[in-house]
This record gives sequence, structure tokens and C-alpha cells, in this order.
Amino acid sequence: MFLLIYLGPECWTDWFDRDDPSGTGDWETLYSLRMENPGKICPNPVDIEAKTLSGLSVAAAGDVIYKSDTTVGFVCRKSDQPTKTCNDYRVRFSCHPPFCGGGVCWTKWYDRDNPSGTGDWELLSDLRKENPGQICEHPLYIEAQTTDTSTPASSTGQTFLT
Ligand SMILES: [Ca+2]
Ligand SMILES: [Ca+2]
Repeated sequence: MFLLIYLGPECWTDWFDRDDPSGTGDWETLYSLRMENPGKICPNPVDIEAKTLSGLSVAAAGDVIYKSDTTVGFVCRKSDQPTKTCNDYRVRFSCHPPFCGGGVCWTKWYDRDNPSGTGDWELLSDLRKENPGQICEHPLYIEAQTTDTSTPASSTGQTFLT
């Protein structure tokens, strides 16, 4: 197994899809998304983009949208649709440049070591040395996943030194 490290610029967040439209609608609210994805959405997003899971824009999908803003997030209510249920949407947020490197912006993935020796060593000090200027001075979060199946480190069942 290989581990990759993802440290902290890209000004759109990942896409999020936390709800299905089967109940009262498709509720992709900022509050819930933040609760479920700590550290992944900047404090004051400047824009929101929503697409159906199949990649259609809101306009192309033709649903009546209740909310789509950077305060509440995105809500498509079943009760607002004349004849059908909502499509299933995913959303992402853009963050103002000051938040790049300070909120939600991530580096590229790094994979500097293979686990064939004493283990898989993805030390920040080595990554900095080998990738000068690419990693911000004070990373806020780290993510690690396997290189083959993108499995989060926490789901591998392995024990980590640090
Ligand atoms: Ca590795
Ligand atoms: Ca959804």
C-alpha cells in the first residue's frame, strides 16, 4: 500500500452530495455540509455551484430551486416541483483568494516513499525539501489516502505512527 499526502491552492472546494431527493427534497445545506466535512469549506464562500449527479446545470435540469446561495447552501424542495421530484444535486463552493492557503485550499497529492523499506514515510520535512515552495508554511489539515483505491487512511485498518 502507498500513502499520499494532501496538504493544503485551488479555490473551489470538492463536490459534496450529502442528501438524496427521496424525502422532502435535496438538502445540501452549508450547515450540514460543514458538520459532515469539517475544515473542507471556507468560512465565507463567495460562490456556489450546483449540478445534478449526471452533470446537468440547474437550468438544464429544469427544477424549481428553493435556495442556492452562500449563506444557506442549496435546497431543492419536492413541494416546489409541479409534477416530479427534484433531481439529485451535488454542490461546491468557491473561496476568496485570501482563503487560499488558509482555509480550504489544498496542495496537490504527494507520494514520495514506497512502503517496501521500514514503511511509508511521507514526512512534511522531506516533502518540503523535495517540493520547494509548494507547501504553505502552516498547513491546517492533512489527508492521507492509498494510491491505488483512494481509500482514506482511517478506513484501511492500519495503525499509524503519526
Ligand atoms: Ca507513499
Ligand atoms: Ca444530493
